[in-house]
Amino acid sequence: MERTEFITTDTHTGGEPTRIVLDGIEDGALTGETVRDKRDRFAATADGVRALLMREPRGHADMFGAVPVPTDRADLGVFFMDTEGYLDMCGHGLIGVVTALVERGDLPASPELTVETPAGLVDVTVETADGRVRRVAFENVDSYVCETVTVDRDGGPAEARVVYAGNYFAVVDADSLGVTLDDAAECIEPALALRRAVNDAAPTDPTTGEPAPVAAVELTAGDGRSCVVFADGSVDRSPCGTGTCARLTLHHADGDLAVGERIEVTGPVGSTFEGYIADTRVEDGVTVTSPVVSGTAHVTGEHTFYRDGNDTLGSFTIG
Ligand code: PYC
Repeated sequence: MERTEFITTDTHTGGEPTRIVLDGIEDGALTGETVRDKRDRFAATADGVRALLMREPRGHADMFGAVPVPTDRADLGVFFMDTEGYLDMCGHGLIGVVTALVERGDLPASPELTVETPAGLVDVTVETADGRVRRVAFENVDSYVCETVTVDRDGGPAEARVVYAGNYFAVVDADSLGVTLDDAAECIEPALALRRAVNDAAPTDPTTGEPAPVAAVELTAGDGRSCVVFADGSVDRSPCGTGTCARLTLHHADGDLAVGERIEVTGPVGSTFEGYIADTRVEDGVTVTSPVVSGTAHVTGEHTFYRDGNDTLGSFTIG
């Protein structure tokens, strides 16, 4: 039976993994005009590659991945995947991909790059020293508050603020779910229950009038800590790049953060991202922000994975 090889380079951004697929995907699975089209083609024809590389026995329940693809619109195209499916945008993943590809020499060590993601174009600033990437900042796609959904729970109602920041987030005060952020594992079930309840309420996107299905829940604490739960209960070990953009956008909407004012957000393993709102504008009555977030990633290894035609086990996750 035939054996297929997949080459990856792996990074962590503030503790959160990104498995970056460099080779092994058939060209026919990555056709399309935009990065979103290429992602959709991959999802329709090669989703088993995502499962193979994200889930056990090669990955794990909290694995995350990225696939760099060519594009005429930017210096780099990339789409993002997890154990369950795909996200349109990912901050920690973008920081990881840019770090790995610049350090490999696959991307120019230029201080300014543009990256096309399924959510749109993202401007990236790269800080290097001694041939290494020290810090990556990205200016996210347009971000805005969608609506507030009040969820009834046994412990009392919880207010979830739905925000678009490349992905739809439900941002909620951890206290209102009866959890502290001291133990990330404790956040998973309440976050998934909240996501189900918010999505049952069918929030809408104020810029399109279309559904705004929440992909991730961000639990926040007043001291700047946050914990983001996504996919089937994956916990982002980093402060979450797009989640930090959602938080910045909310703080700005609430009058608690001026344009240019910087905040630091701390994730479940103590790593931090810094962020600020670079600009805002009002479009059809909706305040749209341009959030900028920066952080640091490190390459953890390079891998050659095999798909052995005799191996019938398939992929799975436990936990
Ligand atoms: O960093 O944007 C992010 C992210 C989303 C899900 C996991 N990480």
